Amino acid sequence: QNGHQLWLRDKKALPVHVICKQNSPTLTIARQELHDSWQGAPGATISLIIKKDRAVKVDGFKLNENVIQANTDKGILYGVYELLRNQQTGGKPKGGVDNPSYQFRILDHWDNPDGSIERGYAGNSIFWRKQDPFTVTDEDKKLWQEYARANASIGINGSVLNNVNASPMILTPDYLNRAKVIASLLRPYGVKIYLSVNFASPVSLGGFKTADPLDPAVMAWWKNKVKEIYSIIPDFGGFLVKASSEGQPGPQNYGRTHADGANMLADALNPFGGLVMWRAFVYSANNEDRAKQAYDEFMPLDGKFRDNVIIQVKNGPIDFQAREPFSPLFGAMKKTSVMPEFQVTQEYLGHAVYVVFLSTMWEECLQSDTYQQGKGSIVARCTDGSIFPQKNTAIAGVSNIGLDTNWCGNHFAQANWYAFGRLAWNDTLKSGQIADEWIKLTFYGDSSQKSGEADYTGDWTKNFLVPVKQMMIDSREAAVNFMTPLGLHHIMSANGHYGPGPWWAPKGIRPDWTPPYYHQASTNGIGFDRTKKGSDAISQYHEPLSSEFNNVATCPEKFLLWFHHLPWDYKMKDGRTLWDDLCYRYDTGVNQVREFQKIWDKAGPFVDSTRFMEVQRKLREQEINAVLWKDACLLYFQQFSRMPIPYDIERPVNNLDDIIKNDTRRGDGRSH
Ligand code: BDP
Repeated sequence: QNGHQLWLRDKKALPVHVICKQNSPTLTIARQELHDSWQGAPGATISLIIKKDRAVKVDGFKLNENVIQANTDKGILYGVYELLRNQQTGGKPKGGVDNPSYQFRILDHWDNPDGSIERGYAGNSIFWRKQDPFTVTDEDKKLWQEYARANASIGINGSVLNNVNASPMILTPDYLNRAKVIASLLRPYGVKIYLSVNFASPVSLGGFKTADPLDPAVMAWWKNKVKEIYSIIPDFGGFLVKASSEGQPGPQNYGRTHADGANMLADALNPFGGLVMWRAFVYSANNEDRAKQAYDEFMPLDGKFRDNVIIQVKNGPIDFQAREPFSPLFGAMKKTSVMPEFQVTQEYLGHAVYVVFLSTMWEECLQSDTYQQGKGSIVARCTDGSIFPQKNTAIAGVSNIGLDTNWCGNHFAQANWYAFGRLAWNDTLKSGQIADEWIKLTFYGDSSQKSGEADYTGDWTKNFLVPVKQMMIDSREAAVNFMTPLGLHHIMSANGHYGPGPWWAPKGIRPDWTPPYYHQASTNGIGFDRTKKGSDAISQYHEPLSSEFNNVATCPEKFLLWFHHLPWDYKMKDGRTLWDDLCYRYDTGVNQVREFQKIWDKAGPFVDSTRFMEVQRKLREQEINAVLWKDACLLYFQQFSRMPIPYDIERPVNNLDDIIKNDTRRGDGRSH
């Protein structure tokens, strides 16, 4: 096994009769999937029926015994995958109606037209390449089809094909024509394509002097461009836009607001049913706490956006850190469609090296109570249409997919792609169930396995499934522990974002790009004061959260140093000093990784040797990096705390000055 088949490994199928009166390319796939993978009663008959049913929403389905019913052929396909997944994982189909939580379940690829991938750790782009960029080979087509199938199997129905730091080139005919071929392969699997656009495209492509969204000539340019795109790709999904953010052009360059910019594009797309996903990832080099800026910028615009605009908000207020409180924009923007953006690629979570199952992090965000419409206004319900009547509901994940044989660079990173799709389909799913399914689909049995129902009662479950699932469930907390416990954040090594770098602060660089801005360590203590006495970021949260975060006694310890600056001898709930507690947490994180190694080393008999050894190597490298994080952070912060590292903790094995000297090892951040 090389991992290329993901969670869709070949099965020896049993015979099945499929009855389906309608026909379409999607239904042909649905039928074929049943024939290729059926593990139910041999010779069973299964009916696929397209029939309007009010209880079934968009591409949902109704699954009962041997009948899958849906409003659309895509719904049928999703029903087929659900049925097969149940057969293979020994899950009992819940039966009845199964509707997706979000209407648009999208992967954002940060792929550049030259084939490189921003924050990609699994090789180059599957869509674009530098050499011979516009020839479409049979291998390209095969890969795009496999990609589409994997997405469909977990309910993903959209792909943004290029980086949010968008090259204007993407809107030129050659790229659009390649996108057309990609779209044609994704279409039967129900996956629409979208593009990220550069706001200044009218300048760089159209030769205009301005990209002012209120300039009639600029509006006309976009209208024409959109028309051209739809003439090439009739079911094109729309635009994703990063504007007036991290140096990207945007409406603010012309004295206009985010609403002016988004609405102008929305008006161009509207006649064709296209969407604008407008990102709220904005912060500038001013004196305001970076964590507050997106809210400050977007809240005054609530209600000012066209209804085919969705504001795309990262899970936390800063930037995909190992742990952040949820972004205060969720639930706060009540008159605007808002969608969560998660990062599947592990930019701040160990690239393709660490085993980190991100599902628990996303679950934590989705389940966070915003209190915006009373108790129970969790992020999931604020964004999936349960609470606010949003016209469009959507969720995005920044893809971790590249040309590597196993797609994601690390076999366990596939679980994050899988989990994103599953949560986008059903935002109430628990990470334990998702991990359970994924492990069974990905590792159970091998080619010698008899067909028929899997048997999950024996050794495999006890000695493999149970411990490996535990490892996955604990993995994110372990990473938080050895990198940024107690609410610390953004103290990673510069640029590469792999490994520790709490000291990094060259002269002249924007303070909010440096770790000391975030940890604020001094002999007085550590942590970012976001209480009323500090930046007052807590006020962006609805009561009772705002008071709960403001008060050090009620602030959850996992967010302690996110919201508070505290002295080193501050007494924690367990009676330890803050300094000691910090030390123990770093140490716990390291030990957790060592436990993962033991779990995996014992998994040998249950996994093919290739995947076994590849994961084993990753865990070894992760352990080395975890120790480095612990040593670096403890030795660095010790300069301020001036307190000993508790003596029952394993001593540092790296010297701080050596770590700092070697900090550039992964400096490019794209090499791994
Ligand atoms: C940051 C990444 C940067 C992205 C940016 C974004 O470091 O490469 O361009 O997010 O989301 O996390 O736009």
